[in-house]
Amino acid sequence: MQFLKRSPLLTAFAIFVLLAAIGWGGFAWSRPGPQQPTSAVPTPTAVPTPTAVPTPTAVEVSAPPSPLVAPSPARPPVYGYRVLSVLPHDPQAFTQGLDFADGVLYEGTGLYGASSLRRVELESGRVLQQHDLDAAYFGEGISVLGDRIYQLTWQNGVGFVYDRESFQPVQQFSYPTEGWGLTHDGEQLILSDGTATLYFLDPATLQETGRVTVTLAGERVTRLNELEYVDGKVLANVWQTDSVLRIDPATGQVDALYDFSGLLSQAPPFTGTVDVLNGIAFEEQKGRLFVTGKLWPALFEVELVPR
Ligand SMILES: [Ca+2]
Repeated sequence: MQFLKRSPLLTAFAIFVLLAAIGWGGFAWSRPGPQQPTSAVPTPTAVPTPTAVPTPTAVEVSAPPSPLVAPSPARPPVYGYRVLSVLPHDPQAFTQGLDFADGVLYEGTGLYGASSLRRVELESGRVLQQHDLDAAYFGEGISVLGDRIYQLTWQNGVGFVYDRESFQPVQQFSYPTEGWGLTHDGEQLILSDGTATLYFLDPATLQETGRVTVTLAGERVTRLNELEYVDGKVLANVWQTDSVLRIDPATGQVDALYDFSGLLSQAPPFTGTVDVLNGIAFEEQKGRLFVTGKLWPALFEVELVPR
């Protein structure tokens, strides 16, 4: 840089050129490359930040009423409820299936490592008989038909058939969807898979014999979960809501809606985590309808009340 010593003017010019080069270079580095469209580079502020998405296990007792129960002339009639009795329920039972057969209550529970099939004493909630599933399986809906008990799993694609008395597994079957709820109409099993579809299965072959899409005022209703067949209709509680739909199995149309908002608040005081309403069972002999939820400490006998 000997030339810098020769003239202050040259020195100033050299510094100017150097600064200009650095400035231009910095600008050049900040320019978008050819792969980045200049007008559509998302800024950090344009990226939606994750919000508190409710998890399946985080629905509060005081959850606001589901939009499903919003009154509308185009919608089917809505029923409220009256609690007739409050019975104990194992608060460790992540209820996924609930069914009566000949006055005996059966329950299926979920979660990996905690899934089971149970026979339960109605009045006390005591577990009288239990078969635990392998920890690889997440138990779902159950249905008792004849001398067999059927149990779905969530994402294993496998169902189990048990001897009703011994709870011994006698058969496995597979299905291509997820398994959510299960009931029967006396002749066919009826399965839900979290979508708006109900599937009908032959209980002997366990092959699909038909399906129907469930609609409410013309709109498909998804997240159909635990099922119960009552007086020619299929009841389905809708996951993460306090709503139960009454469905005509021939058409899939919802012809009534039961709103169980606030039901758990009628349980005796309790501590511990609870999850969503899930589990409907109808005792045909006495015409009694029972509802509970996952990890709920109570099982409710309810009577429907027109609004
Ligand atoms: Ca049921």
